[in-house]
Amino acid sequence: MMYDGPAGGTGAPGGAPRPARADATREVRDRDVVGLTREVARGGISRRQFLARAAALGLSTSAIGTVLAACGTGDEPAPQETQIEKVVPQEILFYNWSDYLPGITKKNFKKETGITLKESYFDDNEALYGKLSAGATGYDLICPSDYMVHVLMMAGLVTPLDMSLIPNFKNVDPKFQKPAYDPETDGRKYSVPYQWGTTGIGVRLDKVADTVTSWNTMWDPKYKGQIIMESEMTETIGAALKLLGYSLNSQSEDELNEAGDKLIEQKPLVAAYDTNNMKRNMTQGTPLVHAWSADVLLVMDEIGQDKLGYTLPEEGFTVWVDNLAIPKGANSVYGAHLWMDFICDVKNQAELTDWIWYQSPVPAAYDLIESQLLKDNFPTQEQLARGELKNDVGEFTSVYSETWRRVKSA
Ligand code: N2P
Repeated sequence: MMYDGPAGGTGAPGGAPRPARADATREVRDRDVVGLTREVARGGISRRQFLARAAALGLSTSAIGTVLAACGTGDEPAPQETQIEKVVPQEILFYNWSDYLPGITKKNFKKETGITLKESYFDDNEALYGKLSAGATGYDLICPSDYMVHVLMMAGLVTPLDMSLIPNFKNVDPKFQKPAYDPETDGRKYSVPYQWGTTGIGVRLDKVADTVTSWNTMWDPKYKGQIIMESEMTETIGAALKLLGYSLNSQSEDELNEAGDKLIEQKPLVAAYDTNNMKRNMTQGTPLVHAWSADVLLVMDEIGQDKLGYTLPEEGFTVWVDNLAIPKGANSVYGAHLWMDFICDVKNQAELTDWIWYQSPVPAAYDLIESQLLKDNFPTQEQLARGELKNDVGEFTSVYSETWRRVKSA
């Protein structure tokens, strides 16, 4: 079962069409603006500097978006191979989510390339962004989700890829090849997909008598102290937005206010905000856990399907795509490309997916997947129609951060 794109998600892979250059250029009033936009796309200036300078030029928010999109359809040819020194490093460092890479994959990579892949871990996308924007270097690879690829690209914190070094990219489903979050502005591509999945509710069926179909259960006072929500800001605010009937990419201050109030109302029921110990929390018996699909399936496998269920709420939920990208300051850009190519290989993707238990962006990998429980729980097209991908909401992110701060300090 392949991902067919969430209904109505403007950030869906392959989703948002780019405007024709003729339409776009009608909105461009000043050559300087185009130059400025290209500069930010190349990472020459920060997103903040770009917005400040674009505002000074009198450009509206929608025109800024249009110009950014138009730069990718310009007359200049896409940049060809970058000058990457083809020296095989001894080791590379992958800044990754925890439990997101089997040892056997690292071992096979070492066998094939001679490179030792080391890992260090982050808890969520905001933590990853915080680290990189504070100037941390030394990571060769990172694993940002969809919207975060766009945020990092706009902030000039990731390096454009040389796709000639990733021939296995041809194995990636076309739906994931040119996603809206990495639209190849100026012909540059910054990410390759790693795994994708959904965010829902892990329900301990032996402790929750109700049939859980809605986010509402996470707000039911009878489960006081028995609920764990994610600590990833966009996921938890997203759940509240969905419960209220809004997009999880809302850019309405009123809707964000309502979502914040809703989360403050829920707070006395919440035992913890925790993305790090999802599996342990479910295994140890927390009745209701806001969780990612694979974490639920892995615990289901361990304790039995009679004890744990997975609900994708009727109001909607997050569908996410995690990606490989190369941060600025990588020690070995070449080694990182070798890893990306290795991960896009059909057999390696199958091995990865069969261990992690999310979904693969490489269709041919599905023929090799063996785990029956995973196969039995591939999300259906009907379920995915209720899913929504997170978008980079740009400067509006500060409203999300402020809402989250208000919830955490309430
Ligand atoms: C890995 C979880 C990554 C999924 N354990 C969230 N994007």
